[in-house]
Amino acid sequence: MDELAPGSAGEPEAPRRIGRGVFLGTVVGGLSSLWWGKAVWGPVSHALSGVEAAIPLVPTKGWRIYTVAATMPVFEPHSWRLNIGGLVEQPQALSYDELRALPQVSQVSTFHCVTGWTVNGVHWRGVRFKDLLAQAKPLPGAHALQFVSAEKPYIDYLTLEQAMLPDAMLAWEMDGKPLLQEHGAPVRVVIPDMYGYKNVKWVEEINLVPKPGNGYWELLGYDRDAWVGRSNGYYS
Ligand SMILES: Nc1nc2c(c(=O)[nH]1)N[C@H]1C(S)=C(S)[C@@H](COP(=O)(O)O)O[C@H]1N2
Ligand SMILES: [Mo]
Repeated sequence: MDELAPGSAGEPEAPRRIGRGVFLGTVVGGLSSLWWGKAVWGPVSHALSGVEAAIPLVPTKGWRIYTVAATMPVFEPHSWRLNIGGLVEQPQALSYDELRALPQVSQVSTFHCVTGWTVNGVHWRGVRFKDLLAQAKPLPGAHALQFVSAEKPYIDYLTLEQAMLPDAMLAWEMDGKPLLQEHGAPVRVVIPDMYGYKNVKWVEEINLVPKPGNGYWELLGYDRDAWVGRSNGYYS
């Protein structure tokens, strides 16, 4: 395996089996990135764990904000479209309002990054893929979804079967608020049974394809089927 881990943003982050000291050192290194903004408290409180309660007004549940590009996509509500294409009968270009007019669901689930951090009790609101794809009508040859992020070149895939899991969705709300920019505004993939790297942020395009390809982290050696606790990136 290479020495990158999903979330390291191309930095020479420690390999997966690393000592606690090395791990914390990497986390503290992240403090120098100004654009992390308030999200920087995620890693700090994580690193301090027991001390977390002593820090007032820390808006964190343990998230770390990950990107692969130098800047984060900016959501413009009026011009934004979610394009659904590829092997479909009716390609779609959904506005933000049209998307949110689809049948909505909410759920509470746990989020796992393969590098070892977890966020419990995340409230999500969004649309199940079945309802999202209903108008597009996937053709018989379509067996997978390609998710293209507005953050280039981040991309990943799910099989249709995986996308139809009862707790998978395209989410536009987290913990009762519209998705924040750093968490992928306006929409991201949520698939709690798989590691974070399958949960593509800033989704702007979904293509129906015959079979899954290799996503950003899969090209670097991680499993396509990123089942939590069972895939090759499992952090121990
Ligand atoms: N576009 C994009 N989506 C992404 C990533 C990324 O770097 N870019 N990182 C993935 C990884 S490895 C994880 S663990 C989660 C982290 O979600 P967060 O940044 O909202 O904490 O986003 C996933 N989706
Ligand atoms: Mo991750």
